[in-house]
Amino acid sequence: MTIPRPGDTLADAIRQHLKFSLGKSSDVATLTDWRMALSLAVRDRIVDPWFASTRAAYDKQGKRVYYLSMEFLIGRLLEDATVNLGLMDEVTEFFQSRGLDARKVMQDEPDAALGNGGLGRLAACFLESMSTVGCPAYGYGIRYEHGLFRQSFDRGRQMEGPEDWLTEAHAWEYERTEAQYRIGFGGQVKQLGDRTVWQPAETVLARAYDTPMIGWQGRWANTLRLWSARPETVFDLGRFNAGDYYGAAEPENLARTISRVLYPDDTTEDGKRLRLKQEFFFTAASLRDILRRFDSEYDDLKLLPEKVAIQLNDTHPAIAGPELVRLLVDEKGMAFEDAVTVAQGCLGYTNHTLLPEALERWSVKLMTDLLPRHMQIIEMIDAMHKNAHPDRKVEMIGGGDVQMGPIAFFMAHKVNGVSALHTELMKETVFAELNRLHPNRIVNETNGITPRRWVLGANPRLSRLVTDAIGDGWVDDLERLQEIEPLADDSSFRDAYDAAKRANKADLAAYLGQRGLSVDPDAMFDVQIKRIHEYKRQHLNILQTIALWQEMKDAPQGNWLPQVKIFAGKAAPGYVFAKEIIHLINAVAEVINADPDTSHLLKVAYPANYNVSLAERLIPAAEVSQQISTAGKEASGTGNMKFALNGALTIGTLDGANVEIRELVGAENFFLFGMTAPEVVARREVAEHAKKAIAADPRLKRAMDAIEAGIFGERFPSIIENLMGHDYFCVTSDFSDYWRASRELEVAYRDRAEWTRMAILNTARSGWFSSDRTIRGYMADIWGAEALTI
Ligand code: F58
Repeated sequence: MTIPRPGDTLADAIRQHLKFSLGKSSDVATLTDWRMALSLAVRDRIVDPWFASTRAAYDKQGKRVYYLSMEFLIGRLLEDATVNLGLMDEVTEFFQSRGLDARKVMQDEPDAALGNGGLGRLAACFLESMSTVGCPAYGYGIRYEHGLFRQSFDRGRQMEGPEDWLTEAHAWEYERTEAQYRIGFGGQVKQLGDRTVWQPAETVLARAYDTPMIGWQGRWANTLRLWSARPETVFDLGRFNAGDYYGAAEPENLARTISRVLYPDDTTEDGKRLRLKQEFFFTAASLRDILRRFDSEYDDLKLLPEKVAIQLNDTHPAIAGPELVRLLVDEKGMAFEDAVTVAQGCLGYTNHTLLPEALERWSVKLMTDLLPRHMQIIEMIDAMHKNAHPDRKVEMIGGGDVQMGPIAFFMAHKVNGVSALHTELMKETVFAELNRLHPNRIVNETNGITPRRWVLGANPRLSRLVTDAIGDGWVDDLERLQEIEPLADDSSFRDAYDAAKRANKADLAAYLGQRGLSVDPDAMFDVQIKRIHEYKRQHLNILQTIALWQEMKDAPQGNWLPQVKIFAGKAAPGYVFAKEIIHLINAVAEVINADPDTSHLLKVAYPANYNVSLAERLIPAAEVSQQISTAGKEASGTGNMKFALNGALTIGTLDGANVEIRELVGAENFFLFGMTAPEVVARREVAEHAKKAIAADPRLKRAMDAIEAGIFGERFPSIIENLMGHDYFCVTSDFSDYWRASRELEVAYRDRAEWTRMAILNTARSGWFSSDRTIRGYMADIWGAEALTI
């Protein structure tokens, strides 16, 4: 076999892989064959920088960063790697000469949906940025066989099917049969002399799969290590021979369940148990791996905080605190208090939500049952904290539950929020008491996004335009986008910027057209894409859409601005109300899109199965970015940053990172509406605030009446009752101001030159939202890690 060497041309390497790795000749190769051959050829070029980075990190003996996350929403990897290695032109040319479109080849790659939303995508952006800035790091997570469910619609309702990215050819991972750990659950804790020993009742094996993550220009490469669960005994031959064929496969099935899907529905007890098992499974395997690496280099465990930074992406891996203490005390013989200090020195915790129902807690019963030794250690940690702060009001174990937020807080030396507002609210609300006891522990690291994927890869037209104007230095120094600011006043640059947006819109229109919805690429494209949640208020957007449609219908000859309202997003399988919102949007779309009076003016699109790849299509084509959460509820948002960078104007509330976006792009280039966070809190205290808001706004009342009257098929009683009742998320109270801002935005849109100027200023001033900046912030404020080069 001829192994392509990086010295060969890329074209040679692709041909060789097609022949020798895939056993195909070019005349019969399918798109998938070409995609795999290309992936393998590109992957070969990652291996040397990957080895060199690993070696440089060893030689330096500095600090390594370990990012523990239940989710890595990495999407497709081929285009990213090709872009970062500067191979895009070569690849385009190669396929062009064969009559193939390189982008089509790349789009054949399955989208790895190993996450729910922003939290998972942030982890993926961070991996790329850590490689770009040369921060020596590992990402640790779970190799879900199916990832998040695949969404489809049946008569407007969300249907969930399995996502099967791994059943398709996947080029990026290396299985590491030697990196395998035994992970236990349940059983008993025994005292053997002065040693405490946990004897689990059940064990599974965690097997590592490594994916290299290459940084910009191949400067550095880190590893994403995902754990897959497998049984200790693959097959029970005894049961098989006795004729029990199903039973024989049971150990395998039980073990594999752990890494089968992302977020099993945890509304049931069994679901909760499985979820806690998943969390412990990958956290424990990762810690064992970290300690093994540390032990191979050093022999004094007190050095751990100097050499190891472990970041907990939300509380999902928060069992890391107790588990690290357990390993240090029970297996390494360290004194308990020293172990707590060492663990705190290593750990950092990122909080992503203030929603009380989203803060993780596990019943004491479940914890004791599944992780008996950890339950003891949690009690010891709690007692230690109470001893140090006898007047404390916070509880780590309360109401029959183990509270993971306070445990993560106490076990970390730094706790961070993800936007300035969120961090302040953390100090005032969920962690007020812990912040009082541990001042200076909370820091802010405003989120960011990688410009390589979200501009260079996803929006080649805009990228070319910018690079032609100021060179390509912006790609890894995003604040240099400021250099295009003067061009906002240059009409030929504005025309070119506009033309790029128009072409992106035409691409999206074609895509929607293939899915059965024809839209006018000259209409205004208005986009809201994110997880479906009441606090994100997709129902506010659809109510306003209904009201607009009603007014258009009253006077179809009026001077209306043609627009396309685009929604995308999934609802958690157990979140019934969110699924009702999806159903309502689809029901409204069906009626509005078929209305001959208005269909030239207004369309509603809801492409199914929102994922990273769909976001990459939608964002470059967006002109309006809907960021309309109830103030105080969206921790940060990162979609908002992607839109602003790609030249969409935001209509939004003073929430999360919207606040910082507005400050940077300028209040005059942002459409603000709605109550502030303190106003929201005050409004909830007003008796019948929703009824009053509805009575005060005839447009809102009329839109709600239409829903109730069954104009959209069903009557959606749960939504109507919620909005007329407590309306916790203040949809009704914010409606009037949202309407006002939406109409002002339409007026602004009609002035093409001025609109484009504002869009350019959004691009020019959003450079601060690069995840390179965020990572440098974590390195300096939390990790104490140093950037390396190869
Ligand atoms: C998101 N959280 C925040 N959670 O909502 C968003 O404001 C922020 O920008 C982003 O994190 C990154 O900091 C988020 O995506 C989830 O997906 C949950 C995971 C656990 C189950 C419920 C959803």
